[in-house]
Amino acid sequence: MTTPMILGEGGLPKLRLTHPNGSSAEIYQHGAHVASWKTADGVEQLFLSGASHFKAQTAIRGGVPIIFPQFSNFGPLPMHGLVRTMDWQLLEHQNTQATFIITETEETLKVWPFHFELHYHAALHEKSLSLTITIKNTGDKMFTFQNSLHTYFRVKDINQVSLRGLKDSLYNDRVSGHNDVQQREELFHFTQETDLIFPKAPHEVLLNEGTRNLNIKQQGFTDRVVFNPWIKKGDTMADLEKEGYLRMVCVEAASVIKPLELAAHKTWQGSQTFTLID
Ligand code: TA6
Repeated sequence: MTTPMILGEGGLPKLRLTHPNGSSAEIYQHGAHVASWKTADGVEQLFLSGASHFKAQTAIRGGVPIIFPQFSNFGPLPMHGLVRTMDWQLLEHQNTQATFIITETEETLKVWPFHFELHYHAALHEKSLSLTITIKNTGDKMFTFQNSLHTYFRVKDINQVSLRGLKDSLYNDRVSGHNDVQQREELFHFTQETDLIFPKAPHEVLLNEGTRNLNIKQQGFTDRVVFNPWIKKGDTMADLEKEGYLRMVCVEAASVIKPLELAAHKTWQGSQTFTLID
């Protein structure tokens, strides 16, 4: 049976999903990393750095990195956990959807002594892309985890971007170190390095730039992260294209503030859905 995978950047295998209306998405086996979502008008909705690496043991910069079982440096594991740099396996696929799977390995057991099975389902709809991660504890002991769909959205100019839906929400500012800061304005704008965690975040936010409105909805996740490295930090990120901060914004579904507990043989599920609003 021929593989549906095609060769992507760096010779890495990727799967292309296509919808009858012309929209498409691409998912690399490496990290089960969604690297592209083009709506029917052919417009790329996700940011992918022109300087990204595409090689083993290295995260792709942009798209939707899958973060598990640790967020950022909130623990002893590598930055953002283990699975975004591992090769997943394609479990099933159709034209508009696919499921990838990954389990623990001898390598992961050395650093994180727990057994797991992750299923990642991507589904392309008329005007939306939905991503669902299912985490199963396949071992005999409870584990706690943090996770995130660390989504990089493409924008023309970050200075023209706003997020609606965060008004009155509290956030922890990882740049200033201030916690429980209240978002007072209806619209959130980007004017500096931004690295915010919104605990118990609203389930939906609207990303606006000019006439483009993208609804970003999350389910199952408790928190949301909003990130833009801005100029100085952006310049330190070797795999972020020159002035890449201008053309990206991370709006991430996340469960990071309070690690989730998963009992033996139990399952947790979270999803993020992006919908282009006419
Ligand atoms: O989600 C925001 C964040 O934790 C930032 O602090 C920044 O480190 C970003 O993730 C990117 O992390 P990475 O390991 O992909 O460079």
